[in-house]
Amino acid sequence: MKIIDAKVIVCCPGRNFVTLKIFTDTGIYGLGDATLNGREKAVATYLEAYCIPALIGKDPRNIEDLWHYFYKGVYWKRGAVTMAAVSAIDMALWDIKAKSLNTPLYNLLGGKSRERVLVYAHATGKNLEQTIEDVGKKVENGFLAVRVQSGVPGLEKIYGVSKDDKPYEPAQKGLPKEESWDTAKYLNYAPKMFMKVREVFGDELHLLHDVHHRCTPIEAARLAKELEPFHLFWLEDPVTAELQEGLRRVRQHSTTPIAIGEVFNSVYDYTTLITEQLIDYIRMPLSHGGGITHLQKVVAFASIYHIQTGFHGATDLSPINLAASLHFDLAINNFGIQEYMPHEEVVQEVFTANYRYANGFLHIDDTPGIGVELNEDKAEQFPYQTACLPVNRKTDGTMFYW
Ligand code: CS2
Ligand code: MG
Repeated sequence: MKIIDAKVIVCCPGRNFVTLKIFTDTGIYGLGDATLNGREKAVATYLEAYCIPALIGKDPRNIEDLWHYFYKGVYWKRGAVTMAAVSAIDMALWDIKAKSLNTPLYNLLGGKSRERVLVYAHATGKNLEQTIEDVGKKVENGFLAVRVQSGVPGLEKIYGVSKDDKPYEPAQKGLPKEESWDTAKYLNYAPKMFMKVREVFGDELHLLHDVHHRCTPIEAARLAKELEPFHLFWLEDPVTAELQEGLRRVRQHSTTPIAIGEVFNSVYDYTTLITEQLIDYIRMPLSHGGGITHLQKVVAFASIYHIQTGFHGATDLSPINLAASLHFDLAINNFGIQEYMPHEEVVQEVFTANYRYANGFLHIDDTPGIGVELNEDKAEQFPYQTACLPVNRKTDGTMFYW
């Protein structure tokens, strides 16, 4: 089997997506998600200029060797753009292999360890009342796990809260918009929010929360400690984890489970976090973390340290990534939970997905491969539109993490 061609399809059905399509001499093709929110053109160019020419003529069945060709073979290794490209190539090659063997991808990953995939929904609100109402809607829709994000009194705009009644979409057309932040206000408010959520919904509902990289280690330690009585399923990205050892401070003070890694792109971002058991869930998704080939290794490594998966699954990762994640989630033993933000209806005009939601779980069918189709004619009707993630300043004007 030989790769005879490949192309990058960039489209914007409501938001930008980047898809790599690899064609083989057997007529089978594979799809890989190369979407990197706000940096789509960078990944598309990297694939078109440096990867696709090197793919032509290669045997797509040699997935492990090709992974190392595009990782070890590259002098300037790692980074979000490079690894999004590597991830897309890997995903497409696994899609080809599973299609060529006429089997759903999970069968190549060890088969099923479960029949369905536990997911968590996003609940948000401009204030506590709206947030409680939105959690209630997710519970009515059968979700067993809900991520709770709320506006903070005194802060005008904040991460995670929709400005309208549409699902939260952080990237906005044009140049980055500025948001503001005040850690003290947030730290005073978050425990009060969870006290109210537990009061209204009881102890059974799994609650998750995303700090989105905004505390220092000692601030994160305070927050994790103060949230202990509310038994969160996880506290996500409490600190920016470039300083992996910063999580030691959090671990010293709290038993609240920690999830990190949606901005990571290789095992090397995790080595201290895993070996010192500073985290409980791996967030690094297939589409940014080196694809199936690399995440198999990272997740196996993590399993030795009792760490589970909790893959990123926001709407800025395409249905191809979500479907591939579900195959992976079905197969591994140390599965934890899967993020599930349903894509807008318009996305389904371009991507035909093979998964469905029911009563708190996602189910995937036995379509061979990853199981998602991309309608190229439809994709052309939604041309790329420049959109950037916001930037964030503290209320005193200091540039901060978004
Ligand atoms: C968030 C993401 O889903 C999450 O946990 O952190 O929505 C993140 O803000 C976006 O993926 C950024 O593009
Ligand atoms: Mg997050």
